[in-house]
Amino acid sequence: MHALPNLLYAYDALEPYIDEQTMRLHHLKHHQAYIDKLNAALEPFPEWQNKNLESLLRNLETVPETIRTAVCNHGGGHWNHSFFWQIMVPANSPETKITDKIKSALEKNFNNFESFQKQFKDAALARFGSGWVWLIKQSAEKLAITSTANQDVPFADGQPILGLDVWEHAYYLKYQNRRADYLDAFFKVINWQMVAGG
Ligand code: MN3
Repeated sequence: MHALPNLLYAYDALEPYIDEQTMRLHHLKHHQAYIDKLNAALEPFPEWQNKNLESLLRNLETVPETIRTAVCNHGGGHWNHSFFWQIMVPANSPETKITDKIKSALEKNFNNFESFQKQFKDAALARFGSGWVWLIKQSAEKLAITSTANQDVPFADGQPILGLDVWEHAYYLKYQNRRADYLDAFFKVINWQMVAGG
C-alpha cells in the first residue's frame, strides 16, 4: 500500500515563504487524502498494489479501466506532491544556491535566469484553476516549461526536474488571491541541488 513520505524538513522550516499551517494541512491532509483514495481504488486489485507508482502513471492505459481515473487523479496527486516536497528546502540552506550546471542550462534554453523565472511565473499565472507548472528536461541540452491541469503528471513532455503546485490549497491561507506573491516566495525555497540532479 502507498504511504505518506516524511518531509525532509520541519513543517515550519520554509517560513516565512511557505507557512507552517499550510505545510501541515498540505502534507498531512491533502497529500494523505490522495494516498488514501489511491489505496482505496487499488484495494480490489491486489496485483496492482505493489507496482511502482511512476510506471503506473506512465502506462495508465494498462490500468484496469474502472480505476484508471482514480489512479490518474489520486496517484498523480501522490506522485506530484512527493516530488514537490523534495524540490523545496529551507531558504537559508546551501542547496538554495543555484549550481553552475543548472544555471548554464537555463541560460542556454531561456537566455538568462530572469527570463526563465519570468516564463515560469507567467505559466503559473496562466494556469486557470488548479494544476502544476513544471521545468522539464527533454534531452541533455533541452529544457522546457510546461503546465498540467488538476493532478495530471508531466511525463508526456519529458522528465520533470522542478514542479510547483498552484492549487489554491498550496497558498491560500497565507497569500489568498495573490498567486504572484506565492510564486516569488517559492523561488526562495527551491532546492537547486535537487533540480540539478534531476
Ligand atoms: Mn497540493
